[in-house]
Amino acid sequence: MSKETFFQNIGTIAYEGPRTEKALAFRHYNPAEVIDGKTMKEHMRFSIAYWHAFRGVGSDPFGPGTIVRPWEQGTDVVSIAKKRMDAAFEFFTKIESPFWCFHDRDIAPEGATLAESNKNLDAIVAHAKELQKATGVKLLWGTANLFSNPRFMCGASTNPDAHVFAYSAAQVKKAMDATLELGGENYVFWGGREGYETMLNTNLKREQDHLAAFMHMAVDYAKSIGFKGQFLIEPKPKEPTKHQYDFDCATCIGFLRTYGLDKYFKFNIETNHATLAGHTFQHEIEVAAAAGMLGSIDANTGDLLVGWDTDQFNTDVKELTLAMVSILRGGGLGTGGLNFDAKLRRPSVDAEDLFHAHIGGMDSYAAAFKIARRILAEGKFEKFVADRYSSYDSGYGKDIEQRKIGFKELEQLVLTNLGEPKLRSGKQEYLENLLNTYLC
Ligand code: XLS
Ligand code: NI
Ligand code: NI
Repeated sequence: MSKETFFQNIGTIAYEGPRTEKALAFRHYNPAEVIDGKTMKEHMRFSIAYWHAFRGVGSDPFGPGTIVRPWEQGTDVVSIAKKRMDAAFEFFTKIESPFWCFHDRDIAPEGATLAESNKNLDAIVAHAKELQKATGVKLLWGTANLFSNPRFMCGASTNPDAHVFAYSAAQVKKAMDATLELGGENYVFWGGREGYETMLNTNLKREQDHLAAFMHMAVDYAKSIGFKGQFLIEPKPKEPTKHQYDFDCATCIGFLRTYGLDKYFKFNIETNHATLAGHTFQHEIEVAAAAGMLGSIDANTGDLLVGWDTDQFNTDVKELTLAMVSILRGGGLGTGGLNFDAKLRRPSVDAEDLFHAHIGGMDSYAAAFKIARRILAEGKFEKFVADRYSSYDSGYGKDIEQRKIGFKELEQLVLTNLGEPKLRSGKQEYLENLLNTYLC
């Protein structure tokens, strides 16, 4: 790593325990703590999103960026990109994050031609490889930005112009090469502008067919280069387009199964996307887990009073506890992790704010992880739920689950024997109070 340091006044963040008065310290995330034979660092698999942490400048539709970083100086864009990456790896190390994630165009500047863009990417990937080696920080996933450049204004693989499809394929091929080169454990597809604004100019069926063709090409290409990482699809219901094809996990499951792609994909679930789709974060995790497709998490949150992807850091321990219960119950994230796809608010202009933001996110997830483990170990909710469904454990209930009986037999049973079902309380209020006993 370069000798120059960019966060001079901030050292490696240390775990100081829940009662510490120190702001730049972990209260719950103790990276070295061993739980069930694995360190917290290994359990949480935190990751920093390069695009927000190192390309975000605080701009919004009403004004330009507010955040000025000292490493963004010079005239040669590739040298600046390298310096920025040095700063990023210093940050990853000081914040004790084992992973990072990128889009091709966040880390390397886009050139005048694809060949030039590829050359820039090669230079930066080589630099990132050295930094990964020097710091031990690993790549959770890579992806391609198929939405910022004007050429993608009507989508990438769902673009009505095959020329744009071809360009997108070339770009994803290169992003997959970069991900493989950096040992990425997953590769993410977020739909970007894969959707439409008006049916007046759109052939929905053809666009979906093209999206599927693109995904199949990606699967084939991964095989051909020996990329063994997990493919992840990141659902999002709207923004930028009005109708995104990858609306939510359920929609994507339908799409992937329709086109014979389901065995190659899992989900990267983003909290803010779940709520934009009218779901809770926990709902999306459960839908993915039920399909055996729980992959990774984009750890952020929206603002329920604002209808877009505000990408805030999530410090809501209750929401995260429920999510963690579902993640742990669903068998964990495997090669996935908790990636902070979250950005600073526009007035948070200090470099220190980057630390406060990630400390908050990490501590909240770590606290939630510990509470969720206690909830599952004590098994009170599990027992309640098991009892609630126990009529399916034997007799005709079991026959229903095993599809051994049909309408005729069930009608007979009700008429001759069962009669009217008794009302059994769902006990929601009792369970909400029980949940609070773990939280406060
Ligand atoms: C945008 C998405 C994006 C993906 C990666 O809303 O969250 O940042 O995570 O392309
Ligand atoms: Ni995301
Ligand atoms: Ni998002």
